[in-house]
Amino acid sequence: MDKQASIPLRHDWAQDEVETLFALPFNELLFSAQTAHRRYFDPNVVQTCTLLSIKTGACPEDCQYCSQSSRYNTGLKPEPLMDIDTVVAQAKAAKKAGATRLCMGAAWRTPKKRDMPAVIAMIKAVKALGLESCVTLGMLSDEQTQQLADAGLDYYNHNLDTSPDFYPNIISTRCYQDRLDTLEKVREAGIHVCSGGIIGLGENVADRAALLRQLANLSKHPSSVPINNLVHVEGTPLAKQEPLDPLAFIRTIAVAKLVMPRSTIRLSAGRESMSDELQALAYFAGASSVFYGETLLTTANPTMTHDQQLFNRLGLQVQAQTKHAAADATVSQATDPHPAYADATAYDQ
Ligand code: SAM
Ligand code: DTB
Ligand code: SF4
Repeated sequence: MDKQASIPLRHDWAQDEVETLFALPFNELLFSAQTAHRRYFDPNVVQTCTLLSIKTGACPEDCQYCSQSSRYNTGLKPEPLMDIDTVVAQAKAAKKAGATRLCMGAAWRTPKKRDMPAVIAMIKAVKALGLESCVTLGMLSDEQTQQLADAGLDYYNHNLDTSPDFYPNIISTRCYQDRLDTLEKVREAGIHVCSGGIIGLGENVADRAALLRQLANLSKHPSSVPINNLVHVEGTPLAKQEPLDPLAFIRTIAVAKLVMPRSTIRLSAGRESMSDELQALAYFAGASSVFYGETLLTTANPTMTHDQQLFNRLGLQVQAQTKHAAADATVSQATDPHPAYADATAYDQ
């Protein structure tokens, strides 16, 4: 297929087209992805989100990769919902360190009604500090979605995780359609969607293509697309999963950028076991965001000092903290194509 045809925004990707992108020679794929990235983004800017686990462990779901599922003995100490003062203190620290967004994660299948007022207070407090707010709370009802929208939530993270076919090998307690339904509710409520997946679960290339096809064929591309590399957590069924070829991970980032060029692709979990050089390749492949801070939700992430050193070595600027308005590609960076690199005209998402 004509490589250029992969650049305009599309929502009608066929499985074989996405598989063809995965099969491109590596240099061809990375050059195409970097070219697509430059249409909408400054290639020398990286956006930083800090994660905060606001409710840890004892999750009733059975996601086979997860340290927080109550089904596996991972040694994690469950903790109740965090109090607002601790959230504010953590948010201030994240802001001081230079993050633009705080992503608050809760190990829930779905929030309970009684939890919503506290979560809403957290969202408002984070926004009041001038940070973008993101939460990931599991499945949402219509009412909960509206409550989050009314609170001014900027982003909701909910991952499709893998392909529809491979999904039942990984999670049995909620189905793929549940996830698609939650994403649709969030989008309809006007909250920016953050949705991606995990690579290295034992899926094959066709599954990776099918995951990206699902994301790209949503009625609107997600604003952010986190691509996680499996963190092998002792005690989970996937603890001994064979590590993925690192170049297969880079290919996934590049194809994500080609099929969703205007979305912010986030180099997400798994950086702790990646070399600096591999991360540099991920940025070249179109990743332009990272989780920043020494823990993800429950597992380790590179230190901020280490990340700063790498950003300096690569000449990457950290995206400036703006006032609290949502400021990723969908809103500020790529409301218009980046002036230095743009050749695009009108586009949707
Ligand atoms: N409980 C909520 C849910 O599942 O929607 C929110 C938190 S959950 C930890 C968010 C995402 O983190 C998962 O969908 C998965 O993609 C990613 N994740 C969790 N554990 C991981 C691991 N061990 N390695 C890589 N990614 C992981
Ligand atoms: C996402 O896609 N990755 C983040 C965030 N969204 C919530 C979570 C990564 C979790 C990695 C394992 C852990 O630290 O527990
Ligand atoms: Fe629970 Fe989310 Fe972990 Fe699945 S990924 S077990 S839903 S915390």
